[in-house]
Amino acid sequence: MGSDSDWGTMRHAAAILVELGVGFETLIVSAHRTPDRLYHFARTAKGAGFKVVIAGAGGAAHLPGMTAALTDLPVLGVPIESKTLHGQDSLYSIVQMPAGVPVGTLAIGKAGAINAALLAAAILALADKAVEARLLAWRSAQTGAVAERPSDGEI
Ligand code: RP5
Repeated sequence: MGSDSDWGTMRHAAAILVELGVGFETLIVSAHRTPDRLYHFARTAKGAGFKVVIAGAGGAAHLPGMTAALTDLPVLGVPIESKTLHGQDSLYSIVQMPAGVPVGTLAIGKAGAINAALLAAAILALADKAVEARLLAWRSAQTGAVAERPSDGEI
């Protein structure tokens, strides 16, 4: 994530990864405040064994795009809900990549963070039967938790 202030959103991605037993690292890598850290992380991530990068950023959210420019790992971008424009600036900044350097962009905020983790797990599941089984169980539990009728039947 681009800042410690993004953790309130990105912790939801981390929680899903914990639930699914997917190993991960949580790092603050700011594209504009710590560009050397960004460069080093993105250039060494694949060699270090990372398989997918989830990059959450807000404001001028060039972190996911810059990361995608520096690694051929799949990069999933989570637009953080900014104060001034409610994350629409983050969304546009992340989603509107020129053709050639893709960033898989999720929804703004908590939903995007959760879905980024689920999507990362689905990518890993293609080559990891144990992750696949846990992901299928998670989805099945989610389906099972949906009531057939509203709890308050009052009209
Ligand atoms: C981006 O700027 C971060 O991703 C964060 O969402 C936003 C604001 O950062 P702080 O000023 O709170 O550190 O780099």
